[in-house]
Amino acid sequence: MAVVETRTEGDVGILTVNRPEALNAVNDEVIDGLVEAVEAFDADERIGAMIITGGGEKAFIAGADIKAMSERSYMDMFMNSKMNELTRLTRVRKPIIAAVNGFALGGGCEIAMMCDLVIASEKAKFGQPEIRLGVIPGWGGTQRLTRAIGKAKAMDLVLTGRMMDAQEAERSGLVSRIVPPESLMETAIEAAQAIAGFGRPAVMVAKEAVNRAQETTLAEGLLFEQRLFYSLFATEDQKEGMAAFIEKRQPSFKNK
Ligand code: CO8
Repeated sequence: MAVVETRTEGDVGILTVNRPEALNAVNDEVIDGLVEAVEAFDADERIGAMIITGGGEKAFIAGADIKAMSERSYMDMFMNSKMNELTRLTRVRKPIIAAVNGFALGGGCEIAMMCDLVIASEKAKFGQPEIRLGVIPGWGGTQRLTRAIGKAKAMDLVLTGRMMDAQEAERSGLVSRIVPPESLMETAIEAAQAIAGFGRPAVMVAKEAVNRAQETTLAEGLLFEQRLFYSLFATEDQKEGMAAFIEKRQPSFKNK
């Protein structure tokens, strides 16, 4: 059985990290599986949005595989480009939803933050416990978490290694919605299908514009947004979306 299983629900691509015996810890095989599948869905015209979730009952992803890392030297880590490859997840253009069903720790929390939307089950737990292992986060935990929830909370989590539950994660701005465990996938699929039903050009530039807010000044970001807004008037989907509103009917987007 593949460590990253893929399936589709209409125009939504679903990836399940499937190493429940290791709480879905990320080894090189998982990195290959995730990156390949996400890039394949990104390139697939039939797919409009993706979901990443964890297999089994307990975990989304409990971090990088500690057993695979424990004996590595500095040079192994420095020369091991495989671990760096994971950041390719942030370069795809279609939205990715993290459906967090349990532990999202260390690299697992960081993968959730590489996604565009985080929907959590009431049982989800988030944290950056690397300090307990004598290291620090390495896939963006100190940077994305600080931007997502602010310095006070990020420092607390990174320095104490404590976990936060779904409620605290939502209050802090890491999670966009919390749902009962049994409705997690249904909710994530519904959200992904809603996104996939909109015009792809608008969806893709919307993702780009929101992400730009993390990278740039307000003035530059506002200009970037305005230029993208104008650019959508070159699409057929804009004409269709506005005509459908005026004619009081559902739009039929052509992704053009
Ligand atoms: N790596 C490897 N195996 C793991 C991991 C992991 N991260 N997490 C859990 N497992 C394994 C356990 O070893 C155990 O295996 P076994 O049955 O063979 O002993 C199995 O999964 C079940 O786990 P537990 O028995 O520990 O389950 P509990 O319910 O008692 O505890 C916890 C669950 C609290 C989630 C606990 O497993 C835990 O603390 N796990 C480790 C969490 C952690 O520290 N994560 C951070 C890892 S470091 C990291 O992610 C850095 C990423 C940055 C890389 C940057 C590269 C550039």
